[in-house]
Amino acid sequence: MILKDKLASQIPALREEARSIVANNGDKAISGVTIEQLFGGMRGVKSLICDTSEVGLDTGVIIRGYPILELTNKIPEEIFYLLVSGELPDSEGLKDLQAELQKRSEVPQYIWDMLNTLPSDSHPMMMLNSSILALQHESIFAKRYDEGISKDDYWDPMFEDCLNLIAKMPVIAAYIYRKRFNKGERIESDKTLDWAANFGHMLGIAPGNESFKALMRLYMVLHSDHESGNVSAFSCQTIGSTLSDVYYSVSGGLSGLAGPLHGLANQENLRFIVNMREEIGHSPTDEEVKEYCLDVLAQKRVIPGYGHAVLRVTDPRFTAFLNFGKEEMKDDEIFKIVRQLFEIVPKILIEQGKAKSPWPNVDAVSGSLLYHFGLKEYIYYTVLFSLSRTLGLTSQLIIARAMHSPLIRPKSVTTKWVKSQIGN
Ligand code: HAX
Repeated sequence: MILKDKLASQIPALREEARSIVANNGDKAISGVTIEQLFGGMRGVKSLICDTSEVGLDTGVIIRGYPILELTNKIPEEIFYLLVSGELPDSEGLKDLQAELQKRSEVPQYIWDMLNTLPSDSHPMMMLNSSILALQHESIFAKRYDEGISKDDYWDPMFEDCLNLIAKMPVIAAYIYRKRFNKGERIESDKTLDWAANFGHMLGIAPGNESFKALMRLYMVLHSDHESGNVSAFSCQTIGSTLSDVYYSVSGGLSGLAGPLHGLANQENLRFIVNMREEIGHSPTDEEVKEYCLDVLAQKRVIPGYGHAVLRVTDPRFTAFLNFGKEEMKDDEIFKIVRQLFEIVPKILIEQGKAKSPWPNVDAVSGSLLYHFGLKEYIYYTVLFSLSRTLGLTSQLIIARAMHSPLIRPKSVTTKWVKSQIGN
């Protein structure tokens, strides 16, 4: 396979580069840790290596050197190829990857059986993560490890597992949507479509609508990777660093994505807008939006979709979605409120003076676009995010295996120890 061969040819030089950097500069400090960072969730402590993407305070995510706004006309398969190899594929490389994904997309019967036994009001994220965990039964890495594979070859079965997971996930995620929300029978895959458009097809939303397919592609590109310090990537890499396989690692990472301060914020943002619209009873005026937001802050609640742990500017992924919305649905009522919030919330957060960033992140807009096309079940939105983020999580896992990345094991200290240091 073209991508796999390319990676195999890159690995020796990558390993040598890392070995030589450490051998020649191993004792140089690149970051310290203040007591504020110790008590503050390690913000800004440089302690991880991630080459798939980087997130600048004022640039947003850059994937392998490409700012995300330069990649909005690509499809997710191209992004996965780029994440893994550092290069965009030519048409042959892309076709080869797409053919591999199609070949691997069949889902074992026990996944359908398991999903069918879960309570009918289960959260879709639990359904997705349980399915991923159950697929561990298929892990090639786990089998090869049991057989005593050489460390130099770890990346190979990891690559196979990752491709298998990426291929099966849209089929499972689409079934979860149809089952959980009583949408009828499972829709068979359309082999003429690309990965994201086929997922849209299997959801059964807006059949034949090219704009919805375009949104699925854009959605999957924009959420794919966000360096490795965010909760989902960090959790996934930490689990993977124990040589757990991709199924354990990705389901663990996505459990982090299911939290309201992370990926669940897209669900929360839409809920926030829909509730506001309902409570106000008509299309809100700017003044009414402002009052509503001030009231939320007064109750010590956050405004979902605003603020970020790293970014200090408007998230370029927000901008990409906003541009899509302006083209496709500028008169949509919910989308209009998204635009009002964009005008109003940053000013309020600046006045309040607490949030380090008052600007919107990707979750402040994505839900409104899905809603427009009829995907209105917002508790499902984090599943879409998960599908996309799996491209980044798996790329990072493959590279970690290729690079012999060590067990992640930082040191904790006690409050007593900190007090003794302050005393000193
Ligand atoms: N609304 C109200 N208050 C906010 C806020 C918001 N959107 N964003 C930050 N603040 C508050 C924090 O709650 C915190 O208050 P306290 O001091 O009372 O605890 C204060 O401002 C400082 O927080 P911060 O340092 O700016 O932010 P953090 O790095 O701690 O957290 C978050 C970053 C994204 C979690 C935060 O901005 C937030 O809760 N935003 C709303 C939820 C959200 O949009 N999450 C999605 C983030 C993107 C993502 O990961 N997507 O998957």
